[in-house]
Amino acid sequence: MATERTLSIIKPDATRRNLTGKINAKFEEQGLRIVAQKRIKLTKEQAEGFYAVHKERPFFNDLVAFMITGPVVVQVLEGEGAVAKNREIMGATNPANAAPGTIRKEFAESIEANSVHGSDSAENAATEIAFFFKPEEIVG
Ligand code: RTP
Ligand code: MG
Repeated sequence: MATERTLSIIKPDATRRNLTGKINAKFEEQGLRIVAQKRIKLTKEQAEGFYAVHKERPFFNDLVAFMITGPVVVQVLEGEGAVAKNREIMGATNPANAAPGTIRKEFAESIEANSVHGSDSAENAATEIAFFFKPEEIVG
């Protein structure tokens, strides 16, 4: 499998509970390298733009409102098959369905406040990484 990059977001429910380090440890222990990272407060416009693919979904407005309730940590993770590997480390969207040891099983509060975002394809990863980072901000 090739070395890939994926976009990760540590969501406001997790930054509020000071879980950034515990979540980053899971990425690092399982072979992903954090090659870019910044803590930011999303604007409503940024959150709407980032989640534009979901704008027809019933949860869109609530999701945007949640994502601006506090700081997020946006990060680029690098490693073998990073997109799929990060989805495994995160666990299922709904923490009730997430496997033991995953971030969402251990930390998520609900299907919405589920602690992390991860790109779902290599193509979307490239778009999402470019949404937050300039090439020179990513150091592999
Ligand atoms: P993500 O994009 O955040 O990595 O998560 P995902 O692929 O597992 O979930 P997705 O279907 O893309 O949904 C994006 C985010 O929307 C919130 N959500 N709320 N209330 C609901 O039924 C519902 N469904 C999804 C979650 O925060 C989810 O991560
Ligand atoms: Mg998704």
